[in-house]
Amino acid sequence: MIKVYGVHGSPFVRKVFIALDFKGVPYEIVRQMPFSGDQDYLKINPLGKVPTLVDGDLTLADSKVICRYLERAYPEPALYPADVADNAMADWYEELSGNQVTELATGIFFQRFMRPFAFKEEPDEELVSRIIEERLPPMQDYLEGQVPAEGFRFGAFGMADVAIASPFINASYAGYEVDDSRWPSLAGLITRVKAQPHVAAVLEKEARAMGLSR
Ligand SMILES: N[C@@H](CCC(=O)N[C@@H](CS)C(=O)NCC(=O)O)C(=O)O
Repeated sequence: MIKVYGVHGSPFVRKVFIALDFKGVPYEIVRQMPFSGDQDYLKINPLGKVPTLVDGDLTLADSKVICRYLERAYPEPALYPADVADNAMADWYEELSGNQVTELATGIFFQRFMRPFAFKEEPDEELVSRIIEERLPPMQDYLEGQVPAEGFRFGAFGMADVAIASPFINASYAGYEVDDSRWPSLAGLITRVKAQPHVAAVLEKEARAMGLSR
């Protein structure tokens, strides 16, 4: 059976759980904390990051690479659009969200959630304000112009939608919600992604694992 190394709550691990559930592929979760410095884990993922997926002889890191593998190995139901240009755009959203947007949105999560609860440190609220007021809005302006007012980015629900929403789900655990009067389409997409049944099921497990009441 496929093994996924990681923990609930990571925006990257979440993508892999959703992809596997959506495609109906069974898997086992091997609990692996990020930032653990676990030497045994470094042998299968030299970056020490989560997720890592093991499928038989194949050991793969990076959520984008893993989700692309899953799409090729288990094409139906599809999570990426068939049209070549749309498919490339889906890659771009995953790239943008997985890097700059995640860095900012999970920066809020890291400061307000991880620091106090996991590291017993005070959040850097000055940094959080800079993210919310200066650094995140240009990304949200861009995404607002990209996502539809109704439905999903490429019609059917897909990984591009999950990738766009995922960092903001983490930010919401730290009390930050996308302002729906300023970014109505983006806020609406995040709400629809959270309500998609496979996503909702993963978020339920995540809430239990993280001790959140939802
Ligand atoms: N590009 C990677 C990023 C993975 C990542 O940064 N995961 C975080 C957890 S949310 C992590 O493991 N961080 C630990 C570290 O940076 O050492 C992916 O898409 O899987």
